[in-house]
Formats: sequence, C-alpha cells, structure tokens
Amino acid sequence: MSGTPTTGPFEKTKGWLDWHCGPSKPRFQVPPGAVDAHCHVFGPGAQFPYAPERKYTPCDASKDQLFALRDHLGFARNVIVQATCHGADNSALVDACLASNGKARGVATVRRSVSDEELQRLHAAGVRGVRFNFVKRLVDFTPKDELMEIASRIAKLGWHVVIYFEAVDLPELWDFFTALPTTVVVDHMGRPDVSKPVDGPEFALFLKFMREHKNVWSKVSCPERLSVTGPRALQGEQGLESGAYKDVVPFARRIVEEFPDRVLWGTDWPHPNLKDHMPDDGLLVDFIPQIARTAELQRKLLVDNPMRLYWAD
Ligand code: 0GY
Repeated sequence: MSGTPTTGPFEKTKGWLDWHCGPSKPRFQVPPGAVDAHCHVFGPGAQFPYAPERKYTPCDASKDQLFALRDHLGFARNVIVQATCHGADNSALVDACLASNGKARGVATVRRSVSDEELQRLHAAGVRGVRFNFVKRLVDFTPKDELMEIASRIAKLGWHVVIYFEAVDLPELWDFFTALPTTVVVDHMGRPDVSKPVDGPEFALFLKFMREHKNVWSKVSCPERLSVTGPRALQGEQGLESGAYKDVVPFARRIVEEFPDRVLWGTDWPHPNLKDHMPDDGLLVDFIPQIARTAELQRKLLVDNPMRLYWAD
C-alpha cells in the first residue's frame, strides 16, 4: 500500500487518509511556550499493536513524527490523547510521554479494573486525565456507573475528565456530565453542527453548559472535522486570506471570547477518520488568530490554560 505505512500484522482501514507529510510553515507565530493540547500517537503497530476492539486501523503516526511536527509548527509542548484504536492499552501514549523530556502530558483511557498502582504509573509518566468517549462510531457502550466510579478515583489524583460526544447527544448526557466531580474538558466544542445558526438552540445549550458549570472547559479544535462548507486548509490552495473553514469560526470565536480562561487548542494530528481531505497542519495553525483575535486571548488559549491544567506541578 502506498503512503504512510501501518506496520505489524495490520491493514489500514479502506479509504484511510494519511496525515500530511509536508505541512507548510504557519504564518501565525504561536506565543512562546505554546501547547498543542489535542493530538495522538498511533503505534507504530509493530511496536504498539492496535487494540482488538478498535473501530478503525490507522496508518502509523509515531512519537518522533509528532515531536517533529511540534517543532515545525513552533509549539513547545503536546498533550497526547489516547485514541480509540489503542483501546485501554496506553503503552504508546506512555512511551511518548516518557520520551518527551517533560514536553508531553497525556490523557489516558482506563477501565474500571485498573489498579491503583497502574494509575500511579500513568501519573508518573505524565498522564493528567482520562477520556470518556460517547461517539458511537468509535467505541462500544460503557455503563455510566463504571465511568462515574473511574471519575471519582482519578479525581483523587487531581486529574480531569475529557469527554467526546456529538451535539445532538448533549441533552441526554447532561445529567451525567454535570455530576462529574472533576474539571471536564469537552473535545471539539461538543461537535456542533455548524450548518445550524450559531445563535440557534443547539449551540445555545452548549454555551449554557459552560456558563452554568464553571468546571467545564472546551477545546476549540477540529475545524477540519466540523466544517461543512469549507473552504479547506489545503497546501497551496487555501490560507489565511481565503478563510479556511470559515463556517466554524463564529462557533469557536464565541467560546473563546466568552470563556477565555477555559479553552484549549490542538491540531488533532494525525487526524483520524477524516473522509474527504487531510488538512495542511501549518494552515490549521493559521486558523488560530481568526478565533482568538488578540494576543491576550491567544496566550490564554495556547499557553496559560493548558499549562494550568497539565503542568500545574
Ligand atoms: C479525534 C477524533 C476522532 C477519533 C478519536 O480516539 C479516537 O479514535 O478521537 C474522530 O474520529 O472523530 O479527536 O481524534
């Protein structure tokens, strides 16, 4: 198969889009100490096998490739989020954190059966949160009492919970989310349908969720995943001036401006499960000043907030 390989006894999911191997240099210079607070490592499969229960098989995306991207884009640190293709085996994530010289922290996936010793080992490696995933195409159902039990155990370590869900599911998940005893970080703004109005009831519910619950944070990430009308951030074709993913801008901007101390940003490299294009990560960075329009908002989004949450110690 051409493109970026999947090593080990694995075959990439049909139609898989590989991460961009030659991203442009961003024109937007991120502030010193900036954190890419949502990214993943995949395998390499030969070293860190993909989980039997996975819903997709990606191309490999190693820690060295992630760290090279970090340097290329001008970031100082990464927060690596356990991807569902590795299930609850956090080995690749832990390996990356340990190899990062303190420049990477992690968000793990654990099951109810996880031991206290394992949680301690994850903490020592740099893990500061667990991820609960409610996106049905990515994971099988986990009972909420199991998740709540995990949340109360990791709360004692000072960790937080990252939640990933679709906007239409927020009403049903509301009671569970608002009962979580930790800081709660929402992936990708709760996946709003950006073809609906930014002032409409669906996004209003998300804003209310953040407004009424001061422990809730949001990643203002993944315009490439949420955009419906584009244009796309593709090398040589689109850039800052042409307004890549401009249909997502009003949603992200609204969150950044109302909750400047509770927002994070990440590349989402290596961009699992994209269906129609793979963004140029350099141009994705150029999206940031459209949603955080002042130097102060940019510093909070990229430095102060992630440092407070992940490097408080
Ligand atoms: C993301 C988004 C996706 C996948 C995962 O863990 C994962 O497999 O998070 C997705 O397919 O929407 O944040 O990487």
